[in-house]
Amino acid sequence: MPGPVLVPILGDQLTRDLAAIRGRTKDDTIILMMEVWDEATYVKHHKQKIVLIFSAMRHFAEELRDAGWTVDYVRLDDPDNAGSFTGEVARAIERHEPRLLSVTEAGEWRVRQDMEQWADKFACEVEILRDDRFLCSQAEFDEWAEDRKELRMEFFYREMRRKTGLLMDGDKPEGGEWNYDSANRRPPKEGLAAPERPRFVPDAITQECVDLVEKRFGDHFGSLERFEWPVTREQAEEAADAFFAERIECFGPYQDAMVAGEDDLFHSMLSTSINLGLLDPLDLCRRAEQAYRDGKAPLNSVEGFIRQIIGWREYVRGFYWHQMPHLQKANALNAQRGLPEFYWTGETDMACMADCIRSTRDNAHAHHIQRLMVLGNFALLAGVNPREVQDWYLVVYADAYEWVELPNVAAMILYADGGKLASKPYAASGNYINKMSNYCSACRYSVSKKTGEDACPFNPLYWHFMHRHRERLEANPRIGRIYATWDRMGADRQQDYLDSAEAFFDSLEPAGKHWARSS
Ligand code: FAD
Ligand code: DLZ
Ligand code: SF4
Repeated sequence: MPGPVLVPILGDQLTRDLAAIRGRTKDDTIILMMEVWDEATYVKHHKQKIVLIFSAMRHFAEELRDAGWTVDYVRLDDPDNAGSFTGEVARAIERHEPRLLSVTEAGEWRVRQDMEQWADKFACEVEILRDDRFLCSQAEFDEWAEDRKELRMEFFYREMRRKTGLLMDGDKPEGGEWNYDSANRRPPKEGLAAPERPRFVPDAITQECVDLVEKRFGDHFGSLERFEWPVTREQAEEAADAFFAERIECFGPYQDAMVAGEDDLFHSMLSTSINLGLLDPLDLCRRAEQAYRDGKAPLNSVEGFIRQIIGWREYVRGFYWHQMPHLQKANALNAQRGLPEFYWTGETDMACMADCIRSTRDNAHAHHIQRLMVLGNFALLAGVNPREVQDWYLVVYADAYEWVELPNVAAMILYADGGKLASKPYAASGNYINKMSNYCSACRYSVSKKTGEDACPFNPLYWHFMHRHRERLEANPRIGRIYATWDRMGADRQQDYLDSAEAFFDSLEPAGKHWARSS
């Protein structure tokens, strides 16, 4: 009698539509799910992220069992837990003696490397299937990228629009333009606030995970006081319904706006559910398009939302696999400063940084422009070492997996890839933050002061950055013209900027303990 098919499902593969589940028969398949120490600690994830993944995994196991599947679920507190995916798959093979191990490819390089050893390690046949939750296969991305000196999301995105037919009018983009971002940069008006979004009270399963995480991962970063993430498909659908009903209209115009204490504004807050597999990205894009076609949302909002998903999300994933493993070590700007302690504590007088770090600690989330133009911009200008910045972003966000975090951090915010992904560094002075937020009015620094103790630190840091990277950036047509302004300042003014930046650097405390990795 041949054994069953063993199907390991990883924590971010929580859909019955997964390649390794589709087409399998229930009486011949054992689904294996594993809570393992190695995954929970390869970096010391935010407590909410571990609760989210364990709770979503446990709920998904119930969903599968209710649908008639056999699930072998290994809990973290199982005394025989082997602690790693490979160790647990080995134990499951002993238990079930499968004829075939069928798995969907892992999202992260680290895990995929292990998976590729399984065929040699285990006696049964092993198949690794493509994760077709992504629209663009790696072969397709590599072919698109081949022979291009620079990879630009905008051109990739147009291909994805053509491929999916989303917002197409025949072979032309809907409305005549591919991109409506120029309508999506509205600064926040006084009192800007979004409608309340659904918040999900922990049920007994989630509460058990909260207790487990407090007990076993108590020294990890982040607060568990308010855990409100969707952990089931139904909850994720409810969150999506609320976004399409109440927030998509303003999503576009206020996409780049930041308001102190308004942590998510009109953003969808769907990334955790999409990345876990609770929501299908293409389905969300179709719903967004329908909202436009029904006259319920403007084209600039809908196009902006769709671009984030079939553009940026697919693009960074293709870029990750195209550039790994060297992307992990890239440091084109030779940034060597340690990550300042305040990234972990939030204790800084910079009101913008403090608010973004507070939201990160309390919600395991900060929205895109906070991650890019406040937290990321500071790390870029201050020249923080990419490995430490990468670890921080991987630890602190509930939606963080290396395939999406690393390209955004190394290539988008730090320019560590030397410009393969972005045409210029996203460097900005305090002016940008002042224009797009209400942070500066409550800050102890003055955004209008350019140098000296009370000056907004982003101002001298900006010029210090431009000055120290002149050789590389001056020839860049998108940023090089700024050096004419620098040269017009004259030597004394330039020295003031550089001295102010240096004085600020001297005041920075590097992180005292290693928050990101176990020592
Ligand atoms: P919305 O603003 O509502 O956007 C809709 C969806 O578009 C998101 O849910 C997400 O799936 C997708 N999206 C938007 N921007 C990006 C992007 N740049 N890359 C990939 N997908 C995108 N996103 C993650 O999912 N995981 C990460 O680890 C992550 N790290 C980031 C690090 C940095 C430095 C930056 C600048 C961005 C990062 N992002 C990451 C992208 C983005 O900030 C988050 O996807 C977004 O904030 C999630 O909130 P939301 O669902 O409300 O997004
Ligand atoms: C992030 C994470 C954590 C914290 N724990 C687990 C786990 O115990 N079991 C599991 O299957 N997945 C976990 N994950 C998600 C994995 O890290 C993720 O599926 C892989 O990194 C993708 O390559
Ligand atoms: Fe941030 Fe500078 Fe504004 Fe303070 S003044 S909130 S540091 S941009």
